[in-house]
Amino acid sequence: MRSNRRLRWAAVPVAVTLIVILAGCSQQQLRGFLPGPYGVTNHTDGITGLWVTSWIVLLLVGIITWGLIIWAAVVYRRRKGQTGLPVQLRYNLPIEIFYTIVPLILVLGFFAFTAKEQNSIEHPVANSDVKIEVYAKRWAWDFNYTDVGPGNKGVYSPGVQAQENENSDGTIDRAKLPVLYLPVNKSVQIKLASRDVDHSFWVPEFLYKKDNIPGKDNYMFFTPQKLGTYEGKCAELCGDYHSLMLFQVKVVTSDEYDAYIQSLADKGQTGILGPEYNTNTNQPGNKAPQADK
Ligand SMILES: [Cu+2]
Repeated sequence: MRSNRRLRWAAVPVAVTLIVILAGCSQQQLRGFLPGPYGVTNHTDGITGLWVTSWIVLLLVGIITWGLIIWAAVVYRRRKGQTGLPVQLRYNLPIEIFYTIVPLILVLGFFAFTAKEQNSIEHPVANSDVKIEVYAKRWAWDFNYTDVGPGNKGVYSPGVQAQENENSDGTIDRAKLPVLYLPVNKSVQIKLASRDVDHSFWVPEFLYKKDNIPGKDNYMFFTPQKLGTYEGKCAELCGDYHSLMLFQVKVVTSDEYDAYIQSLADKGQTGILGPEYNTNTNQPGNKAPQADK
């Protein structure tokens, strides 16, 4: 009874401390320091939840483990006048079952929740509202908007590599980066392809990246939910100017998106920049012009 009451008294300061700590948390801390606000795409909140919950569980395990280590070291420390080894503890079945079962439950739990999240992210969406092809190339990006424009033959936007020391203060002129436009709250399918070597399409605030691999098309499916401009970069070391392989994603309203598609058509950028511009001449079936033999 007495120890029960003592526990209850201990619970009060613990709860108060937790409330004070959590109330003082910034949005950034509550999101486990992941980039971007909530709800950037239909996948980001699930990923954030998995990340933050995992940390809470692991920190609880850590606190219990560190607590037991310190407690054992203090309570069973060598006292004055003690010699030899203390009584050794072994074959303690309850403890052995405990430290086998608990990690097993944790690992299975992490696996199950990760697999569930991954399945929902990787699940193909049939007939996405918007279909886009992203061709990665050393060291920029070509964006094809398929099934739109005159005769639904598509429109395209070719990208140029970022230039170092472009501005007078030595920074990059971000207004000249390749830009991918996406309409807000519309489902998007992106086909990822490469013209030469492995690249990786990464928008940090989307909490997702996927590789562009020559000869293999990858797909990603998501719905952007927040208007704004998001920075993107190549996340696979691809050569000298890998660090300048930058782009931006602008999530805009449907009207702005349609106007942008129309502006590409007006500039005569109709059709798509397909695999005929691939420069990897070792790839089977590649018809790209080759250097003189
Ligand atoms: Cu790259």
